[in-house]
Amino acid sequence: MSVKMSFRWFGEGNDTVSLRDIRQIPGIETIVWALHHKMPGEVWEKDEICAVRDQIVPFGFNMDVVESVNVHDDIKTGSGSRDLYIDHYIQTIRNLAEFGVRVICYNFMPVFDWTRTELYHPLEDGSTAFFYEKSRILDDPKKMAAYILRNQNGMTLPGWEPERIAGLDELFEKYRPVTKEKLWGNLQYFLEKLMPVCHETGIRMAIHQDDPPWDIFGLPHLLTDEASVSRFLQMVDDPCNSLTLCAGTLSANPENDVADMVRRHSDRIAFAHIRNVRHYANGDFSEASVRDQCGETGILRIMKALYDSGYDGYIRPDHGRQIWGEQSRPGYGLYDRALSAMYLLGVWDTLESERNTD
Ligand code: DNO
Repeated sequence: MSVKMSFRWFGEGNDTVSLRDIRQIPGIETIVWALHHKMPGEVWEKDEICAVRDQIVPFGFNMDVVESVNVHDDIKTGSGSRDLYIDHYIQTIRNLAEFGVRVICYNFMPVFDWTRTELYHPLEDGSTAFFYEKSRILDDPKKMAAYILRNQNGMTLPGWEPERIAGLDELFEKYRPVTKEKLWGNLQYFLEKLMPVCHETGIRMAIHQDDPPWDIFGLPHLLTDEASVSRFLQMVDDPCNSLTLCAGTLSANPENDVADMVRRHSDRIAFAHIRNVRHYANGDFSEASVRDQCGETGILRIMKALYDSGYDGYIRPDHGRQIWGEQSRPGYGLYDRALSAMYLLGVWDTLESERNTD
């Protein structure tokens, strides 16, 4: 058994990276995909899934991981038509299972999926990367959302659907009564409804941690550190209730020891996102190359922790820098993510060969 290296792809006509390109990165077995045109709450129909299968499978990839089936705001806020949308989610799980999907990555963040203040922050080597400037997050969330929407190189970014973001005032209003404890309760309600169909189909729900791992704009973020991740796993103590362990998200808080979290919870990790973060003394952070020395996430310690735990789940290189002048969806170009995949596989193969020669 070995780690399963995967690569995120946004779909035909929706990505500058092609499946043909991805095929030339050694070691990629799984395409991490989604129906990006679907709004949260809609059922993913079999014919739509089938069309993606017919694109992915001829290249020799499997489609085991979906990222994301987004959760409707009524489910997160525990209001309106949440039971209807949970039924839709269950139907989507059933439909995905028919095509062999094993893992669904999702998040339970209010309003924003992830937040950065800059998408093209210049690094010393002339590349650019995502950047988070803490003081700017105190500003107007609408200003920040408008900046993100303007800078996507003509493509949508996951979690930043213009239709949703257009109704930002209403969304903030909707979340106003949702305290952190209420949000925990709504997450538990959702997962408890899903567990039977997960068992029936063998699909694991794998939650992504909240990015950044602290509250923003007065909105509660639940999964931010070891204590909250443990709470989450105990709250619905079921192997189908699992994690998308996001190394970069967690390590934005320098107090989090991601490798230690991997060792504690390895049996509940279904999918891992690996990227590196560089911290600044004032709390700002920048994304960085995945090479261990380029940031403080502890990439080598994390890979070793996964390896020592016998991890045989899915893993993918997370956001890359923009390098070599590539024009692509920010964070999701081909070049830096391909470098990352090779680095991570290099570490893994070395660990494996050391064991075999012991
Ligand atoms: C950002 C991603 C997230 C992730 C979702 C999962 O690039 O890591 O958008 O896909 O939070 O639902």
